[in-house]
Amino acid sequence: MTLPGTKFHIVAQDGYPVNRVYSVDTMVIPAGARYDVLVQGPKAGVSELRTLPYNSGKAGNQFPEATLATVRSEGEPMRPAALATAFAPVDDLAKEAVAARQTVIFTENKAGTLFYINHKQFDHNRIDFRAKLNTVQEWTIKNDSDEVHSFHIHTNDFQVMSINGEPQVNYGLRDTVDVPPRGNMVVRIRFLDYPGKTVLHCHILNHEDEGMMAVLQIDK
Ligand SMILES: [Cu+2]
Repeated sequence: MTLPGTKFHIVAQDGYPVNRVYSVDTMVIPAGARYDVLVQGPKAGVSELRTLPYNSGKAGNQFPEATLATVRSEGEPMRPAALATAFAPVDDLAKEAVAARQTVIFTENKAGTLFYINHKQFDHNRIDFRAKLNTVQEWTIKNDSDEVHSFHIHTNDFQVMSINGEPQVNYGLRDTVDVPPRGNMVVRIRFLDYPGKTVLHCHILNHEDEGMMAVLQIDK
């Protein structure tokens, strides 16, 4: 996404206010992810909110540039409002003891029609992962395919520790983050409040529908 002449000031990710507001010229919004952004009206004139060309990988999809909206800026220039810089601090799970580690592997068949987590298609009668309430786990999400997958988990959100081995700034919790083709991501999750069954899945819906989903059981 881009809005030439203007920055996106990101104030929340997946519904969570960030602990530090950050500003970008362009942003990639993973399938299923949400960003809350503040934008200051551009100089007088017309600009276009656009998606940029995007390629999700050799086995993925190519999307052309497209105009989403035309922004018309007119009238007397206003004094810019002060931007928020921070919201409430967030827990840093880097400091927490890790109770267990799990690996989630995304794969797909050659034709790109069937999708797997840990080499299995979704079965709602099977429990794939387990966690204990009020503990922190560290999960490694591996993408062993040639296209992006969008890791999404229900109920408890996660802190991104690293992507392809690169440590990530902790702006706050997320529930949907892209895992690059042939890449990996490490996240930490604290399982709070709710025991029972929940799911994790790729948030690209045809992948999820064709099997890329798994069951997590959270025990008291
Ligand atoms: Cu996917």
